[in-house]
Amino acid sequence: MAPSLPIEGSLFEAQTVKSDIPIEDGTLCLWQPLLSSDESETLFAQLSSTLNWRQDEMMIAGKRTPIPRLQAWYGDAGSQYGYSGIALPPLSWTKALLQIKQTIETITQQRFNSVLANYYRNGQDSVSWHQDNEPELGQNPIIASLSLGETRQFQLRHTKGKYPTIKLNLPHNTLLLMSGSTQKNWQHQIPKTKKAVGPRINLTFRLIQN
Ligand SMILES: O=C(O)CCC(=O)C(=O)O
Repeated sequence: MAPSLPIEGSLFEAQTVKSDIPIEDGTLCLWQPLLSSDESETLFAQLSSTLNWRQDEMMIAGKRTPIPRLQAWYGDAGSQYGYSGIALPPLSWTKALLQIKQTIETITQQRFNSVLANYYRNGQDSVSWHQDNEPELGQNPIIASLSLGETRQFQLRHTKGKYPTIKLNLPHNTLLLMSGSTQKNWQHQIPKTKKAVGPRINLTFRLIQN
């Protein structure tokens, strides 16, 4: 059950509104705005300048190709993660990441031990259709996804094509929780856009089960 607001020592806003997003074969929930306006602006600036952003590469048709975004992986020691041949050893939590993790754990009543941070520099940066269903995330992965900066569209498509694609705009300071069987039954992506858009940071908190 979500705690009553506000909670002393937590960052999140007294005005936060929680809404369930209707979806078949999964569970989606949105909190908005998560932080006060000042806190969210400060967090965006801090993360932009202090996280250890890296440009990873993937093998596509036998060629090393840069992925269309920057990323960084932070977590508890041992929370090793990887996908598509990219190994991500965890960096130690920064103070800002630990504080926002605690806020998100309080509001969602879930525990997380790692975060994949994505930095979308402009509309040409993206993440293509995938499920966060690596074995180290367990049976029904719970992913808490905080959006900061420019609004981008988040899309979900059913793996068996049973339902229409869901399109959600994720504005600055929005927390999306994907749980239940969402990762089993739905893929998600952030498509490229031709619109002139500025940078966006997305933090996806996860629980690696070793
Ligand atoms: O940027 C987003 O909102 C989604 C990121 C994502 O799909 C991922 O990190 O697995």
